[in-house]
Order: sequence, then structure tokens, then C-alpha cells
Amino acid sequence: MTELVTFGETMALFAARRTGPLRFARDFDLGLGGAESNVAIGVARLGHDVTWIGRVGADEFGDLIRATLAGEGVHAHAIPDPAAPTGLMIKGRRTADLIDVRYYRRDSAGSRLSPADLDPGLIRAARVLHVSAITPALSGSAREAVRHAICEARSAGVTVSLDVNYRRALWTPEEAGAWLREVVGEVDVLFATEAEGRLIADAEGAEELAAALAGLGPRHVLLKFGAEGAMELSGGVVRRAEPYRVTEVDSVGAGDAFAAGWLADWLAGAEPGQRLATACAAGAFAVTSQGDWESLPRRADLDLLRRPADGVSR
Ligand code: KDG
Repeated sequence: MTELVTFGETMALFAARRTGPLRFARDFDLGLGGAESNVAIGVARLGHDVTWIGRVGADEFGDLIRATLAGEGVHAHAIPDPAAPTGLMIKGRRTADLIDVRYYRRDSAGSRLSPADLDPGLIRAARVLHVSAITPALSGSAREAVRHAICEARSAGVTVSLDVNYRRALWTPEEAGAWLREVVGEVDVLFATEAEGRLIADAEGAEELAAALAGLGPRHVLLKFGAEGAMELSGGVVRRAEPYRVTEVDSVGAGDAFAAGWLADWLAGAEPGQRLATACAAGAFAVTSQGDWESLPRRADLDLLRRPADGVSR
């Protein structure tokens, strides 16, 4: 039985191999990216049964998404949409440490997701529904799909997880803030950076912000500080986690990895401190190689970050 259901837009991802302005890129790696499918892969790699739902074009990229997710052990309901293409994400590297992401996703198949695409039985039978605030910014029907799914989950007692994942290419902070304030009271687990948290609530420091967010409804508030670690407020207790020191190659997808680590440990019934440590370890793994999800860890990898001084694991 699927433990976690998620849905959203997954795109074909072209990543330039060469550093510099995109117009001088000569060759690209082809893969895929999508916040929710990144989480799905991360949770599946950590040993759980996961379903991802989304629309893809009836094209090569749609096939790539379906096959890749299936290969990662995710139950992929990649619904082919003959009327629209799979969206594209182009990742350039403007400087060695400055990644530049562009989207070609308007009117894409993924943006045409609607409530009818979501099997309520699947959601109601799961333990967690995970959504991101990218989906409501894609289209009216995608926005309805999120509300519909949350409503199904709540009426069946399924835990609702939301990662803010603010995308300024899709909507303004005011639009995002208004939507987030509408739904935050229906969410059990909230993932946000500090800046994203401030789209929803106004507070000075991180602890005050987490408390303000928890006051709106979520039982678990996770604030991510990038290379500075993370914080969790659950049951009135604040926990902080130090980051793992790794060499960052590509930070895109780190937040999804963090959510995947946390949710996988929540599903496994891990202690709160352990959950947060797994989330940080997964986030650390995600930044160590190119790609939005490729370096996500399996359980056996998690301890590798507590590596020997010479960095060699034998
Ligand atoms: O967090 C990274 C993902 O969001 C990425 O793989 C896809 O940017 C993306 C998006 O908007 O879905």
C-alpha cells in the first residue's frame, strides 16, 4: 500500500555542461526535475512505498519521466496529455557557483493537472499527502487539484505535508502569500526557508517565525537555513540541526531532499532528533553532485557523511 502520495509538474531538464552564458553552451545532460517527484524519489530510496501523479506530454520527455520514476521504484501515474507538451527546465551555470534556472512550462501538460487526475482512493489510503506551493501557481485547475487533494486527505485523517518552494517565475510574493495563508491551517507538516515562512507570517527571529507558523495550524514546522542547517518546531519543542560539511556542486533540489529525509523518517516512526538529522543528511547529499535528485541517499548511504578523516570509505 502506498504510504506517501504526491503530485505536481515534472519537467525534462537540460543542464548545460559548460560554465558561462547559456548561449555558448554546446552540450547538455538530459534528465528530469520536479519538486514533488524529487521528494518521491528521495522517500522511495529511503525505503518507502511512494506514488507520484502528474501530467506529461505524449512525447519523448513524458516517456523519460515515466521510465525514470519507475526505475527509481516510484509508482508513477504519468498521465499522457496529447494536447500539450512536457514542460522544460534549462539549467545553466553562469559562473562556477551560480546556477541559472529557466522554465518553459506555460501551458505545459504538467500545468494542466486537474482534480479529476487524482484518485481519491489513493490519497485516502496513504499515510501522507505531500504537495508543494509550485502546483497552485501553475494554473487554475492545478490549484483546484491541490485544494481537492488536501480536502480528501484531511477527511480521511491523512497527514498533509506542504513545502512552500516559492517560485518567483510563477507568481508574486503577494499572490503566493495569500494562497499560503488560505491553506496553512489545513497542513500538518510545513517546510519553508525563512524567507518563505515570511510570505505567510511576520516575525523577527527564526524561533518566533516558527512559533507564528505553528500558531496557524501545522504540528511540525521545519525551517531550512541552507548551509547553516535547519530547525524544527514540533509539540512546542524547538530542535536545531547543524549542517553536514560537504562540497557543494549543485544546490538545486536540496530542499526536496530535506523534505524527503524528514518524511521518510516520519513514516518509519523515527525520533524527532533522528528525523531532523536524516533530513539534513539527505539535503547534504543532494548538493554534492549535478542534478536535482540523482545523489539522493539510500539508508545505507546516510552514515557515509560521518566519514573517516581521509574521506575514503572501504
Ligand atoms: O527544488 C528543485 C525542484 O523544484 C526542481 O527540480 C524543479 O524547479 C523546479 C520546479 O519548479 O518544479
